[in-house]
Amino acid sequence: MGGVITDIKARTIIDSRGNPTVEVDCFVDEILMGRAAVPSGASTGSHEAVELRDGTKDWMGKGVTEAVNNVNNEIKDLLIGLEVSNQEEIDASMLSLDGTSNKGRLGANAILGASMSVIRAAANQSKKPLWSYISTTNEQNLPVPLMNILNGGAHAASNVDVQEFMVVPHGFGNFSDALQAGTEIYHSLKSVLKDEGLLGGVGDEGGFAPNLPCNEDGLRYLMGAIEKAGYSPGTEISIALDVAAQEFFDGEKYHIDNRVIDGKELAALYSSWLDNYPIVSMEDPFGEDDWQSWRDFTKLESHRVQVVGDDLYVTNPSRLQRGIEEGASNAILIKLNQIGTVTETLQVIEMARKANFGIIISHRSGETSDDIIADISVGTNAGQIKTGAPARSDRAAKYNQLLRISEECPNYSDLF
Ligand code: 2PG
Ligand code: MG
Repeated sequence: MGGVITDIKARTIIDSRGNPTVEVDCFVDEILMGRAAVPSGASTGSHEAVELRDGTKDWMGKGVTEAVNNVNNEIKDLLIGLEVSNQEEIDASMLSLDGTSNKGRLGANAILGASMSVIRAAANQSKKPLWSYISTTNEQNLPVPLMNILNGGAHAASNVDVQEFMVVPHGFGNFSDALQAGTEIYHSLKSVLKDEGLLGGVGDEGGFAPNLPCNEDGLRYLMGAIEKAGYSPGTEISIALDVAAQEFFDGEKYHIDNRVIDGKELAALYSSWLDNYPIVSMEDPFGEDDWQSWRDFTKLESHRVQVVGDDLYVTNPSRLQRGIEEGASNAILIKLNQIGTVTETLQVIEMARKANFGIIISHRSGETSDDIIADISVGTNAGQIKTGAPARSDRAAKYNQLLRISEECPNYSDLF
């Protein structure tokens, strides 16, 4: 059932870190049919599409007035009168209106906000839930969540270098049991840290953020929390890491655990972790342009761990193409705002699927209540989602949407 876009309206709202971001409303036949809000990263890859920030004294330089104005003027003029269900055409026309290769003129935050609001409006117009509207596969499974319960790196004020220590509840028959297990482990980690006098605040993604003597201690605390909650490590619950190594790479060496080491030594450290802990996934183990270390590590360890490119690929088809050709990893993290439109995001997912890559749909460290990634993870049958701790409304919004979807779509991914 068709419908024509009659208005597009953007505004500044605040995100989970108290920074401004873009929210967009899409009207079809004069009725508000789709609303979307744009997330924002902290450990951003330098090859990401450009997030337009005003850089004036307002909002400590982080204002998005220009991006909002771009939606309310140029993008609105372009989209009014277009058929809302023509997502690909709409996204392509915004790309040509922008005219740059990195969305730097209008801003990826402006373009993505419009793109997301349009797909939400189109799904509502078609009277289908979003996950079903975007579905490209015959089969849908609820994704295994990679739940970040201990935060370090750029997401915490602690001394921990590894950015995310996640639990992966894969050994369960349905999503809701898996979520419950991960959530119980979150609480059990809290009490383990409290007993040791290590409980301070939480990081940007809701996980605890203690200072630790070394990074491996993060793994030890996760193991302790899994066992204390009564689950069995390896069979029911495994561990995933986002090292976000670019954050401690100086272009030649890696600064970790108060040591300065090269890619080979870092790989050896990871191999020792893989020997001793049930780690199923490692994201950004090396810097975003250290392709050699990526290739070597993937060759050596991909038989026993998922090697995930985030800053490496930035959800960009050309970078993913290179990674596939060179065997730089065997999985990709997908973030809508790294590339900047829904259409391109879905295309990169398909490209990864054809290459037999693992696919993880991801939030950003700066989030809103927008839960589109939950629907995308099911609609594309990605198999995995990464959306932080099971705490704080910005993170819980995605888990709760997955619980709702699971009522209609009961199958749980059998990955890991
Ligand atoms: C990451 C993300 C999300 P940020 O590195 O994977 O966890 O962090 O949004 O800060 O890039
Ligand atoms: Mg990452």
